[in-house]
Amino acid sequence: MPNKKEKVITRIQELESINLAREEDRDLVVQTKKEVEKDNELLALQINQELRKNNIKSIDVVGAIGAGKTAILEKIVEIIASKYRILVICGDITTRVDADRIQSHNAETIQINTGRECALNAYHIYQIIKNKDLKNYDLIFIENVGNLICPSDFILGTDKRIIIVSITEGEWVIEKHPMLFKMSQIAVINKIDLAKRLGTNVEKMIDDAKKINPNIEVITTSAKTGENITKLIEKLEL
Ligand SMILES: Nc1nc2c(ncn2[C@@H]2O[C@H](COP(=O)(O)OP(=O)(O)OP(=O)(O)O)[C@@H](O)[C@H]2O)c(=O)[nH]1
Ligand SMILES: [Mg+2]
Repeated sequence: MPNKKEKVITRIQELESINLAREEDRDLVVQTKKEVEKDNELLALQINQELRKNNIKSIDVVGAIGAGKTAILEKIVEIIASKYRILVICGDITTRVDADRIQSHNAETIQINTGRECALNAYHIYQIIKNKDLKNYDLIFIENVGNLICPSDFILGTDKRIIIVSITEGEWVIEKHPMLFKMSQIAVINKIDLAKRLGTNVEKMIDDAKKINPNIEVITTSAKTGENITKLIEKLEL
């Protein structure tokens, strides 16, 4: 049987997803959402302390569906696997596809299947952190579920967050999804190898990211040709 809090959360998800929150439910929705986010933040803080105590660098990768998060991680891991003991945690609603892809490049991987949830949260990560001997790792990557909205509700306790979009999502994708750009240190615009063929205005995308977050570092990459992948590794200070 779900407890009271779980029931309320399920109810909120239903209300939010079908957009039927009535005026009288709205306060409860907002209040409970705040509580869930606060609990998540506390757990994220604990995760961060635990990782730092063990000298583990940690990077959370968020981004649009199919933008190339796994492809970029495959490239990065291939280059740095001899230097670091790496754990990659992949979030997807189902399958082990991404974890298997990355594992073939000599990194240990764990796949979390979130079911109906559109983002990983600190609780997911905590379950892994507390069951692993952290002395065995120097670096943890977390590939979040492909989504440009939901992950903004849940920080995961990593040192850095990078956001990846690609030019195939259209040159408006950044201005239409500002939240995660505000919360990230590095923005990657991927699939640059297709820019000429698609005629995408990449400069506009770079400007949009900078307008949303003047402190964000923006880099264009191609996971296909490898363009700027080593530059991204440098930006990540790895
Ligand atoms: N041309 C081109 N294709 C790319 C590039 N990066 C990724 N792809 C292709 O884009 C598709 C999606 O790449 P993934 O790495 O699975 O993307 P993802 O962001 O991990 O996707 P989800 O985890 O499902 O959200 C694959 O077919 C990749 O081969 C790139 O830089 N250029
Ligand atoms: Mg992926």
